[in-house]
Amino acid sequence: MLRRQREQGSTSVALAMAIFLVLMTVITVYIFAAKVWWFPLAITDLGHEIDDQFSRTLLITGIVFVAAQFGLAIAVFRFRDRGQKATYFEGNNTMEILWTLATVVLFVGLGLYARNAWAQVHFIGAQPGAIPIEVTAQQFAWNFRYAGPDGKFGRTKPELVSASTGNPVGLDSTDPTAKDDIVSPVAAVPEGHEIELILRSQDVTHSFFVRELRLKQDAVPGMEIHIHFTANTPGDYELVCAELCGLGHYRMHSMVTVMSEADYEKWLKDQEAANQ
Ligand SMILES: [Cu+2]
Repeated sequence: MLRRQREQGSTSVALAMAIFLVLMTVITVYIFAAKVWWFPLAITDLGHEIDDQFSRTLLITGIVFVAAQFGLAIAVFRFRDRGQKATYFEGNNTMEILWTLATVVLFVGLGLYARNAWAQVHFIGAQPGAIPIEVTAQQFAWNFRYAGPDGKFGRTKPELVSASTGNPVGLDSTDPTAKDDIVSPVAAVPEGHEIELILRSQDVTHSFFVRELRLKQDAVPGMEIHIHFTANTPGDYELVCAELCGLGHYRMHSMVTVMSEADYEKWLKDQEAANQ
């Protein structure tokens, strides 16, 4: 009786496994294709380029994923246990070389395709005329410094840093160019105007991340890291720290508000007035 069962094999198990694989694949593809969970809309041209690159990558890897899962389902069913003897073979060199080459070509090809988008952020600086904003990260807050009417960032000193006396970036009041600097816990930027961010950290490594800008950049103590963007859709966008930087990491967030040129000018004036 036992022997008989062995000979009949396990069609139902193999079939159930194959159906499960196909179902899982179809559901996964649906979740991505229907964009059930998706990014918030990008608000920069670069953001759209990055999204296009993401979609291209997802399409190619998606095709490979579906082919691999369906192939697995077919193999599971076709080569199911029919009570036959198992065989052993060493593998197939041609196949090994083919799929390694295909992976390399896809990987390098996608990288080359995206090099422009990457270079725009990482190798090319902001254009002259971009508005510089210094971003200072600390456990667990963000501060933004604007150069003020004189267009110059004044001197700062680490020993003057004191959030409780309202000097979170350590402005040196003996420097005349520091007097008109504006420091704000939130950032305002005009739409359609290039912004140059100068990222700094006072303590540990943090990471500047605004989803809608599709920008994520570490702020590293001892370094000034420049990134730039041009936002084209007014609104409030959350800035979060994307580097686990300590116990208060979860509440280290701020806001980047994109506004019209006129609103931005007014905001700056209000900040200057509050500074007096
Ligand atoms: Cu942080």
